[in-house]
Amino acid sequence: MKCYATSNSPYARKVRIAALETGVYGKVDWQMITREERAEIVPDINPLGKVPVAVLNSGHVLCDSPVICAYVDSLSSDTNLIPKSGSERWEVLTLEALGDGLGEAVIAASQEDQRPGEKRSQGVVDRQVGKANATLNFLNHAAKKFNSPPLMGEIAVACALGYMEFRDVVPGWRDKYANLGSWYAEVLKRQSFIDTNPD
Ligand SMILES: N[C@@H](CCC(=O)N[C@@H](CS)C(=O)NCC(=O)O)C(=O)O
Repeated sequence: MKCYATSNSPYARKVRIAALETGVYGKVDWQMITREERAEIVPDINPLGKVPVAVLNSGHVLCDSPVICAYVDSLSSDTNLIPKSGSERWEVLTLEALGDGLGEAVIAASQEDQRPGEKRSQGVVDRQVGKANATLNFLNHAAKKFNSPPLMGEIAVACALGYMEFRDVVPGWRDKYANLGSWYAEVLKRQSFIDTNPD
């Protein structure tokens, strides 16, 4: 399997961490590309032009990080990040979706914020930062029951937080959402997070 990723994408980071945590990192041919290479290469593989995208040895293409992470998880027979059945499965996948959604809100806020003066909309920034804060508030309560070691849901949340902090979208969030902040400080000590820290 080949997997295309950029070093700063929180979604590609999810896949890399899932592969490290399940011990299958070495089974993947990682194609770490620049944003310029992404624009050139990726639209021919994924019509959405987005990373991560994976090409299986059979030639089949997997798009979207939840799909690729589920595939990566299926490659491991011992350590799994997504429970196979029961309410735990849906809880993990819902937390993953919330983490991914937090990532979408912070990417949208940060992209809008970087638009030149006359094109930038404060309303759009506020709306997206509002979604981020509502999700942080929810996660701050949920963090008391987070799985340790992290499963796919916690990994998605931590990757979104990493990008949010990297772009400084919600300054001071670690103090405002202290449970989540202290959980995040611990999860960052894992080797899989250290190895995939954004540049
Ligand atoms: N829902 C997708 C989102 C992927 C995504 O937004 N990737 C960004 C990088 S973080 C991208 O490749 N953007 C390029 C573009 O939109 O043209 C996933 O979970 O994989």
